[in-house]
Amino acid sequence: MLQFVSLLVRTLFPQRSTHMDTATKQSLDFNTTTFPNQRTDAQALKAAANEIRRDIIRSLVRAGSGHSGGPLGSADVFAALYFGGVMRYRPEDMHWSGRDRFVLSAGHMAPVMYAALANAGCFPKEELGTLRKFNTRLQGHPGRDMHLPGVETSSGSLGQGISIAVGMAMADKLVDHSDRRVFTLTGDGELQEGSVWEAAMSASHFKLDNFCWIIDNNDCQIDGRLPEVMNVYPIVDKCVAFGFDTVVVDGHDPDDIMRGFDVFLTNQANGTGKPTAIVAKTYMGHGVSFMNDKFEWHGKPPSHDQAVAALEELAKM
Ligand SMILES: Cc1ncc(C[n+]2csc(CCOP(=O)(O)OP(=O)(O)O)c2C)c(N)n1
Ligand SMILES: [Mg+2]
Repeated sequence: MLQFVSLLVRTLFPQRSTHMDTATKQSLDFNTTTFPNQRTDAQALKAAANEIRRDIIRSLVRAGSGHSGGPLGSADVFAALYFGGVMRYRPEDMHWSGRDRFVLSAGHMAPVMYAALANAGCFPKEELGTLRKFNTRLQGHPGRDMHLPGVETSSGSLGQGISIAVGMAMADKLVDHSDRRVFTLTGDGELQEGSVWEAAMSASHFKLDNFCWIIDNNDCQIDGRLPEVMNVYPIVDKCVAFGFDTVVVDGHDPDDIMRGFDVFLTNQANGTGKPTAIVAKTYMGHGVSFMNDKFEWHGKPPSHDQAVAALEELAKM
């Protein structure tokens, strides 16, 4: 009887599918690879971005809800920021007082920040599998009260993170007279919030050359293209008018992203008194062809089959 059952199982589920299942399971699993934070080449940054993208897919498919498009599209920027020797931090001590701060103003993009922090070694990568689960430290939008290492403030209400970040930069520069830097990332749809521009006005008024504002310019937002929902262009002219040294970069080219960060680091080192804006031209969902440049992927996770397909594609990148 046992032999019959065993034969039946092998007939119904041939070996090929067993191999497939193992390979699929492995690609869906989190690994333990981490990346150092140092000046490096484009290839190393691409490898880090690719791992971030895969972890985004792995965490979102487990969560069954959440934002795919923005996180995937900004992975290259995060790789440069956390693994290119730009931001100073200690993964084993994210409360180190000398650290630079990063504030994710576009709080819905949390999966990419969580993946970057885990790949930096700030917490075990397996924890990425708890995204959006009950009581998790990895809330759908970052919560400071969750005490996840590397989350400097709560965010998610668009337009507020950048204001908090400007406050941090003011405290660092004007009160503590320290050389700490503050980075923030806003979406481009987020620029429709008036408070973004109040924050920008303050950054230049207070001469915060320690403040770096990254704009994820994917031309997409929650339910359409930017100009169709509420036109915020010309973004570059606006940033310049608000007193920012503004640089446009290809948000998927590690060397070009680093060029943008170098403009900022030089501004701070030279004490120009000018904050820096980096307008990163990106594609929503970049790296996964069926998501690429599609605003429909702003706020949904991949299904199991879509996640497998995405991971297969990313493995070849
Ligand atoms: C104050 C506020 N209004 C509305 C929302 C809902 N919301 C979340 S993300 C989003 C779209 C933001 O677009 P963008 O910044 O371009 O992000 P992307 O779609 O590119 O990820 C909106 C309207 C919010 N989180 N906060
Ligand atoms: Mg956008």
